[in-house]
Amino acid sequence: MLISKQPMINVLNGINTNRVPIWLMRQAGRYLEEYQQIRKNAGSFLNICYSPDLAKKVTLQPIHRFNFDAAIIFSDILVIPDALGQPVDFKPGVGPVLEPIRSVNSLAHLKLHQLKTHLAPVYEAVSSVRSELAENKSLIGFSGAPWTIATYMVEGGTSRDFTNTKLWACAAPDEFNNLIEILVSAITEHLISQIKGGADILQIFDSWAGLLSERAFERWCLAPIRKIVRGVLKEFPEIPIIIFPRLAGRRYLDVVEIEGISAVSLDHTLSLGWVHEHLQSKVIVQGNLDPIYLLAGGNAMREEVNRILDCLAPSPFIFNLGHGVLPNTPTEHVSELCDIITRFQRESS
Ligand code: 1CP
Repeated sequence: MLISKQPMINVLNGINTNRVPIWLMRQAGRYLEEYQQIRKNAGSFLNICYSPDLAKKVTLQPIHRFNFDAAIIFSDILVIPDALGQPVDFKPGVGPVLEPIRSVNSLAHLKLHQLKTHLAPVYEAVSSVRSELAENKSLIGFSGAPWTIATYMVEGGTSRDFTNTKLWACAAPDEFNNLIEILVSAITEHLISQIKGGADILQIFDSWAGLLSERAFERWCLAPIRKIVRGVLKEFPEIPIIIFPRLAGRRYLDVVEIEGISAVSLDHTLSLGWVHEHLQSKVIVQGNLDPIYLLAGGNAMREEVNRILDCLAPSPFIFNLGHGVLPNTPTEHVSELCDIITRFQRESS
C-alpha cells in the first residue's frame, strides 16, 4: 500500500506510522467566535450550508485555529429531506423543524430527481475547500444514515421517544421501507457527488441507531448502510468509509462486519478494553472522548485522554470525541487536547 501524504488516509489503510490523527465531530460551529460572526451575518444556518463561499470559510475555521488533520464539510444531515422537497427550518433554540411525513402517500411528494441540483452548492463548497486545504489534510464528506434521517422526517424534528417513527417501522414495515429505500438512493447519490467534488473520506452518522431493538437494528440500520456502502464502493472502490452507529453497544460487533467499511466512530459509552479486544482487530476505530471532558478541561480531561491513548493508540487509531463538541466548550481546552495528541506522537515515534 502506498504511503499517503494524509495521516488520516494512512491510518484508515491500517498503516501504523506512530501518528495519531485528530479531528472532532462538530469541530466547526457555535463554540467558535469566528463562526458566530458569520452565522449572525448569514441570517440562517441553511444560508451558510447553501453558500459555497461561507460553507468553505466555516469548514476551514477549525483547521486554521487548531491544525486538525481533517476538515469535515460544513453542512447538515437534514439537507437531504430539504433537497427531496420536505423543507427544513432550523429554529434558534428549538432545532430543526419539518412538516412530518407519516403516510406512504406523502412519500410520492419526495423528489429524488431534484437532489443533485438542490445540493449543487454543497458539492461546490467541497471542491473549493479541497483546493484550499493543505495536501496533508483530509476532507471528510458525510451523510446521515437512513434510519436517523427518517426519524427527523417522520417526527418533524428531534424527539424524546421517537414513537411515530418506531411505530410506523413496527406496524407497517413494508410501507416504512419505501421511505428507507428512497433515502438509500438519495444518500448514495449524495455521498458519490461529494467524492466527485473532492472528498477524501466519508462518514455516515447513524446518531439514533441505539434506539432500535435487535431485528429492527438489522433491518433499519445495518441493511440500508450495507446497500449504501456497496453502491458507493462500486463507483469508488478506494474511498475510506467511517460508520458512526451511536449508542449501538455490543451491536458495534455487527457494524464492523459490514463489507468494505474502513472504520467505526465510537461513542463514549463503550468500554475501551472491549473495543480493543473485539473491534480494533477488525477495523480502524475513531473516538471516543466524552465531549463533557472537553468542556471541563483540566486534569479531568488530561486523565481521560491519556486513558484512551494508552488503550487504543498502540494500534492505528484516530482521536475524536464520542459525540459532537458542546456549544460552550472553551477553545483553550481544544488547543490543549491537540497539544496532548501531538506530544504523544513525538514521544512514541
Ligand atoms: O444554529 C446553528 O448554528 C446550527 C447548529 C448546527 C450546526 C453547526 C446544526 C443544527 N448542524 C450543524 C452542522 C453539522 N451537523 C455538521 C458539520 C459541522 C461539523 O461537524 O464541524 C455535521 C457533521 C452535522 C451532523 C448532524 N446534524 C447530526 C449527526 C451528528 C450528531 O450530532 O449526532 C445530526 C443528528 C444533525 C441534526 C441537527 N442539526 C442541527 C441540530 C440542532 C440538529 C438536531 C440535533 C438533535 O436532534 O439533538
